[in-house]
Amino acid sequence: MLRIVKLVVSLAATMAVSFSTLLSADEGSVSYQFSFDVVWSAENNPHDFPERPHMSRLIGIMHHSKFNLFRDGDTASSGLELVAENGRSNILKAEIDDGLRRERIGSLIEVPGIAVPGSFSFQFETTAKHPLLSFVTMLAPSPDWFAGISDLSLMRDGEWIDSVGLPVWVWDSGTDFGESYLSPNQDAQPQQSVRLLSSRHFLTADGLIPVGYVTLTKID
Ligand SMILES: [Ca+2]
Repeated sequence: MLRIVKLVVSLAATMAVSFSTLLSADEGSVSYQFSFDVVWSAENNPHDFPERPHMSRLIGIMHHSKFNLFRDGDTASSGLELVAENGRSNILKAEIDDGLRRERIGSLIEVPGIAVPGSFSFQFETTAKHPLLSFVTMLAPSPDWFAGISDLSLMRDGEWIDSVGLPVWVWDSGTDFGESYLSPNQDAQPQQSVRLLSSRHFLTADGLIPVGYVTLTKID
């Protein structure tokens, strides 16, 4: 018997994380803390750094391998295109609703507008059926750039991992031709593939620099 659980967790006066999950009563669940330190800033990314930088509503999912939010070298879905270009998540959420119905996705996590730079954390739960974490958030302003992680498995050799930390890179969704933060809209025809963004905004003498760091920690 499956049930949809919807939780709204207040983290601070200005932020509420919405969490919807499809949990089976007979499956053991596990809880994790998700922490995101955003380091995208004029200091770290001086090239052309824009005014009013922000990240759009973060859309995250726990899923299994038959669903994929984005992948290096693939073309972006219509939902990802709209998030990357406008920060609007309604089409992506329709795609996720379909994944929830097919049980390819177990939970949907939504975090409204993210402070840049800044940090936040929240807790969520999942089951062994949906051990992969993916999330995206638009980098704004930008033509079609987003930050995110895809297919991060919280299980290794059949066991939940205690803790994992990794950098969050910026991706070019390949759906618009703009090359700087404030480029005008210019739809990419034909659509290009999703790839790591290695423009001067994020590439320094030290290599590609991330816009943040995410840590996942299992809660006992
Ligand atoms: Ca486009």
